[in-house]
Amino acid sequence: PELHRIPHPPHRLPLLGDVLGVDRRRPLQDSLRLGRRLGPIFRRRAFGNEFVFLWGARLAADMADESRFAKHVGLGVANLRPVAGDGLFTAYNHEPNWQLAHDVLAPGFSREAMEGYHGMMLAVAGRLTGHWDRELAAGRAVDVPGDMTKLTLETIARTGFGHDFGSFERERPHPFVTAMVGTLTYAQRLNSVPVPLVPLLLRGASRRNAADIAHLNRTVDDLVADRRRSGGGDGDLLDRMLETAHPRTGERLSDQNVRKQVITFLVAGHETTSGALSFALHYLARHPEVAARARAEVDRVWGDTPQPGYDQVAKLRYVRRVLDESLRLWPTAPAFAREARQDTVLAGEHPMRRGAWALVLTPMLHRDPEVWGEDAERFDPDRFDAKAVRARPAHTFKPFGTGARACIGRQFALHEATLVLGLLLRRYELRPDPDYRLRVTERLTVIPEGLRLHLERRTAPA
Ligand code: MNH
Repeated sequence: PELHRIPHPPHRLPLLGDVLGVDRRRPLQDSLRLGRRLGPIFRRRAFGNEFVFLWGARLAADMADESRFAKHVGLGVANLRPVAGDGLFTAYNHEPNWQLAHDVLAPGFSREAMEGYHGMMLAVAGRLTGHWDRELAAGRAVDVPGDMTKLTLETIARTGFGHDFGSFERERPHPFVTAMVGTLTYAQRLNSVPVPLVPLLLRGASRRNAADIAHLNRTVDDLVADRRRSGGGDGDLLDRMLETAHPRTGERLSDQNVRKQVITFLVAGHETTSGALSFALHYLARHPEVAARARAEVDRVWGDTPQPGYDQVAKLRYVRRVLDESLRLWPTAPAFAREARQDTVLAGEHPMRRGAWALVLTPMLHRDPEVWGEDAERFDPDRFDAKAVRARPAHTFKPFGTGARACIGRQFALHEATLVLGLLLRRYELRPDPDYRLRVTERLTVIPEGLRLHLERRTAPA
C-alpha cells in the first residue's frame, strides 16, 4: 500500500526500525498491542523492511475479494519453505504442484471420507480418556496442550497415513513433535533477525533446525517406505498421494512432492487443532455456566451411546459454538497474508501496486468493536447462534483463512474437535487452577502456555 498515510509506532530507530519494547518471542501479541494503539491498518519497520498489518473488518473484507487479491507466501509461511517446500500450505500460487495436489487431495476431505475417519477419531479419543482416567485416579492435574497435541497428532497420523506414533505411551513428546516445535519456533525467530546476520546470530539455532528438518524428512520417508512395502492402505491421504492420478490430466505427485505433502499434513493437521481444543477447554473450565449448557446438550443429543455416530457430532450445535468462540478469540493460525493481483485500491482508500501485500491479524479482526461490539473481549458462544451469524457482515470470522487457499482441513478439524469436546464434557467436570492466568506461547501458531486442569469423573464409565 501507499505508505505515507498508514500510521506507524512513534519511536523509530535508524536501521533497526520499530523494535523498541518488542517481545521477540511474542511477535504476534506485540502486533496486537500495536494494532490496538494505531488502528485498523498500520505498519511496522524491521531492519529496513516495511510490513503492513491490518485488522479492520472493512479492510479485511475487501482483501477477501479473490478477483483482486490472493494468498501471499511471506514472513512465517515463507520461512517454512525449507521444511514444506511446494507442499499445499507453502506453495506459491503459480506453482503447478498446488493445483495438482489440491485436486488430488480434496476428495480426502469430502463428507464420505470424513465419515470413514470418524471411527478412527473415536478410537484415538478413547486413548486420551484412558490416559485422563489414569491421571485422575492418580490425583494429578492434566497437561492440556501436551495431551491435545498427542491426540491430534495421533488422529492425523492414523486417519491420513495409517500410522501410530505411540504418543500416549510416551512420557515425553514424540521426537517428531519436538522437531516440529523446533522448526516452527525457528521459522518465527527468523523474522526477528536481519537476513544478513542470520549466519552470525542464529548459527547454533540454524544447525539445530537443519537437524530438525532432517528428522522430519526421515520420519516421513520411513512412513512412505512402510506403505510401499505393505502395498496400499485403505484409501487414506497417503494412498491418494502415492497412487491417485489427477482426474483430468492423469498427472501424479512426484516422490519429492509427496514428502513435502506428508510433512505439511502431519504438521498443519495437528498443531492448530491442538491449540483450538486447548483454548476451548480453558474457556469451558473458566465458564461453568457455558460448560453446563454444553454438557446438557451432549447428554440430550448423545444420551449414553458409548460410541456417538458421525451424524451425532454435527448435532452438537452449542459445543460447536464454544469452539467457534474460542477460535474467535484465539484463532490458532493467527494471521494470513494477501497480495494484490494487479494495481488496485484497498477499500477505496489505500492504493496498492501489483504484488504489494499485507498481513491480516485475525485475533484483532475478531475483536473489531464495529462488528463484535464493545465487549468483544468477553467469551460468549451465543455470538455464533444462527441469528447472530446472519446479522454479521461476511468475512468477519476467518480462523481458516480465505479464498482458494483457505484451510483444506477445516471440516476435519471441526469434526475432530467437536467430537472430542463432546466426549470430554460427558465424562469429566473441568476444574481450573485458580492461579492460572492465560499466557499464550507463539511458534507461528498460538497455544495456551502451561494450562493444567483438574478433573472430576462425572458419570459411571460409559
Ligand atoms: Mn489448516 C491452510 C487454519 C486445521 C491443513 N489452515 C490454513 C490456513 C489457515 C488454517 C488460517 C490458511 C493460511 C494462509 O492463508 O496462509 N487449519 C487452521 C486452523 C485449524 C486447521 C485454525 C484447526 C483448528 N489444517 C487443519 C487440519 C489440516 C489442515 C486438520 C489437515 C488435515 N490448512 C491445511 C492445509 C492448508 C491449510 C493443507 C493449505 C491449503 C492450501 O493452501 O491449499
